[in-house]
Amino acid sequence: MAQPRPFLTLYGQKLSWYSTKVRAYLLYKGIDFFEQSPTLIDYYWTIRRRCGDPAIPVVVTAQGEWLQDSSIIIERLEELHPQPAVLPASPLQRFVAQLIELWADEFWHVAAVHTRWSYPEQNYPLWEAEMGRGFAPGWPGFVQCGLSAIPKKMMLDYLPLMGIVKEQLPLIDRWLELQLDALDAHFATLPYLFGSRPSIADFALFGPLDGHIYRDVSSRGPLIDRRPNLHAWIQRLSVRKPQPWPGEFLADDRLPQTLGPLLRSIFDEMTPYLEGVLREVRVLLPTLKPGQRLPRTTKEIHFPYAGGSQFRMGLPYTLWMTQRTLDDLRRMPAADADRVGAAVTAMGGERLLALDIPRLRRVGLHAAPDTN
Ligand SMILES: N[C@@H](CCC(=O)N[C@@H](CS)C(=O)NCC(=O)O)C(=O)O
Repeated sequence: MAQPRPFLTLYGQKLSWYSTKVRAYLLYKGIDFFEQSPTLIDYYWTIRRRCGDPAIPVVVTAQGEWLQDSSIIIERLEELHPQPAVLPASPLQRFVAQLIELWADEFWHVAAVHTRWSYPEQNYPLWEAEMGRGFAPGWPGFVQCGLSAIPKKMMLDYLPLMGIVKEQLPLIDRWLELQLDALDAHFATLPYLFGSRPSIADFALFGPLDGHIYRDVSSRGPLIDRRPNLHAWIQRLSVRKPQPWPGEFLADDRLPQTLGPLLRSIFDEMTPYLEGVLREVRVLLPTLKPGQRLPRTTKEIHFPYAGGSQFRMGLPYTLWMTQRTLDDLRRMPAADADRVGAAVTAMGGERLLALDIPRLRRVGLHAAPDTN
């Protein structure tokens, strides 16, 4: 792209989890944009050089600013387009919305990678076609298919490292059923997670739920179609400026009771996983040369999951994102931070609040020590 367009460009794909998150945000905010699938050169050369790692989504603003990482993209666009805000202003809702964003972005990996990649016959053809057409537009099908084999191999190599192995599949399916039932029950009472306005948490959850589970042939029918309230939420987030717009977050900093099961997973399942990543990162940090990033992945971590035990490699990036959420809490006025701390502790979040993360910065999809 030689000249920036006079409106925003989203490098993304329909079947891409995090592009789906950003697209839903743009549609809700009514921000004009053009979505472009990255070519092979965009992906492995331009995006890597401009942003740090070959990954989508990437946004190029009308002013020519390149942004990578869905959370950073939304944070920056909120500065440029503050109304209607997608982060609640009241402290407890604000913190919990960011926690759910973290959970959706980082803890749904096992489940939503499984639903796509464990079903080759149903799901791969669509994915290969979108990837290949984007990588080499206008080239013959066999070339497109050959090129999509590069990222496909990367994903397939990840499966055993994510604990997506035959023996674990019943547990992963059970986890999914529990979460989807809880979400369906929630959306029976409210249009979005915190009221009649979608928040950052809704957009984040929409990533795995629409970008993977709803769009994949193998999971749409059995997992989404038979949950009408969840289905309706997906429809609401799929259109430009869903009604009612802009909507409101619940008054008086109230948390809906129906978010209870999500918070249980955050405090009882994700937190032990984060503690495991932290242990591994503490081992890795002293081995780094000056200026070096942490490796993208760590050794295997075991954590509670749907009443059983799941394992996966850790992502140091996830700790950076956790730190970002805890930093926001620490920057609140003392009275607000104390009230949120007490409420989160009462809900079982003490260990999450106690995470003592060495200062990290984000470089592409990696974390690195923050020496400033
Ligand atoms: N934390 C990033 C994750 C982005 C991401 O993992 N994107 C996927 C596509 S949905 C990708 O390009 N992955 C390439 C890779 O993991 O190397 C975000 O929020 O944008």
